[in-house]
Amino acid sequence: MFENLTNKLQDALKKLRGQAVISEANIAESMKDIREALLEADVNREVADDFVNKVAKECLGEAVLRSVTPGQQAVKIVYDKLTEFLGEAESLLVSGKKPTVVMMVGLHGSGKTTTSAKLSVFLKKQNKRAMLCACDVYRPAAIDQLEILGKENDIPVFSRRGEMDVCRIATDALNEAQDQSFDYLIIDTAGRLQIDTDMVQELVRLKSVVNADEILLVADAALGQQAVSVAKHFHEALSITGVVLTKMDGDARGGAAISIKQVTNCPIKFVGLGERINELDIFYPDRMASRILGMGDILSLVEKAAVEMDQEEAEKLQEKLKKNEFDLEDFLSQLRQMKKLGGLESILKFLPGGDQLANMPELDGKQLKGMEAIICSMTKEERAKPENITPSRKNRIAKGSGTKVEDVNKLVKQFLNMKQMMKKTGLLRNMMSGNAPLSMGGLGGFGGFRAPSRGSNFTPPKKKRKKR
Ligand SMILES: Nc1nc2c(ncn2[C@@H]2O[C@H](COP(=O)(O)OP(=O)(O)O)[C@@H](O)[C@H]2O)c(=O)[nH]1
Ligand SMILES: [Mg+2]
Repeated sequence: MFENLTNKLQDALKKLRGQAVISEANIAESMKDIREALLEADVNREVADDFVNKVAKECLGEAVLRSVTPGQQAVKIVYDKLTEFLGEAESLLVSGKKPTVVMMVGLHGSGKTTTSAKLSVFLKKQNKRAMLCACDVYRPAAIDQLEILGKENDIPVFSRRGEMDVCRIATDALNEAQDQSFDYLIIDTAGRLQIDTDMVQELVRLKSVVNADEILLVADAALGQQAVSVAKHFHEALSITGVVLTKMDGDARGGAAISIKQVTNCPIKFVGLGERINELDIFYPDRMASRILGMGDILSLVEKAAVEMDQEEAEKLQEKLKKNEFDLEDFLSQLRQMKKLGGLESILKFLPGGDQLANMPELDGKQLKGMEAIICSMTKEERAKPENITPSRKNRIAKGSGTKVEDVNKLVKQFLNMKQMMKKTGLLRNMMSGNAPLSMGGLGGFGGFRAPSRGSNFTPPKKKRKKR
């Protein structure tokens, strides 16, 4: 994926990270290379300019200039900025009542029908029942295609051959899905070779008739900037809620992925990675950024850069641990560090077998945020002595952080376990020291800490994203 872009960016970053001193001149040169690489990948020109300007500004900032490894810090800034430009990971919306209605829209051949089926199978794996609805009535073959995919994967398909009024079909499908208590109704619609008003008007009517919760634009990533302008048009007419970028396995150059969020302000929610039914992935901006920059190599640099920034803090923590003063306050700053590093997940990727661990449900970024929310809802005293928090205080903490008392209990218990473990293994020292890389042994210690499980319906309160 995006090989050309990755090669070009790696060349640019190689030069940059070797710099012992960062100056306006060498930053300007690197930014020129990066900008060229982005434009060649068909990134929108304004987006590319905005990207390099922001990166350059941060690279010339105080923190980088003072650092002992400015080149590496600069590379980290490129990674962070790219992640930011790609957006935030956002999951499929869930409506308060069943079924959640999802409309798939887009140009002809973009992958709507395939993606509708892929999505229903994706949901099935999460124990959600989805019903498909065939609303591409202009080509009988399109109904066949959806029905075949449904049959192959054991997903019910609602269709009305001969009926040309898509609003009526969708309404009937919705009633049926309600009656049978389906979790999702996924409506496959017709596309055109180009956006035309008739098609869009039909979609606008359909959207209001079924009261669609989620309108996913399916766009072919290989179209680059054209995919971005398609997204823009659809968004203006329909207020789409997300984008699925398909055919990322093909010769897409990366331009669409990098520009879409910036231009439309709509998140990419899924990516299509092949023709087969299970080749649909949730879109994770941080993973995509590390992929674009050429994973392992760059990420390990990013990690080192982050560690270096916080070396002093690590020493302080080690001291506290020795004196048995390590408390939830310190733990909070650990969590935040982890978030800076792109979550525990991205650290795990360095380790042998770590990619498997990274897929463990307990370890995703949302959970880290949830733990952070709990600790933030505690008073200073509670953070210092979590073992003394009374049940009524726990109740308040749960309320304040949008969690359950069980989650608070779990966090406190696990924190105490972890504290003991860290003392025994010196995990903290290993984790934070720039000389000693992360070790599996260390992680074993960390594995002792588990975020609240998904089953507990753990939803941290939404925070406003800070504009940087
Ligand atoms: N390689 C690849 N092909 C895809 C992907 N998604 C869809 N396709 C193919 O693109 C073609 C058009 O897909 P279809 O779902 O019929 O598009 P629609 O006209 O928007 O409904 C089919 O041959 C699909 O197999 C993808 O993620 N990767
Ligand atoms: Mg179709």
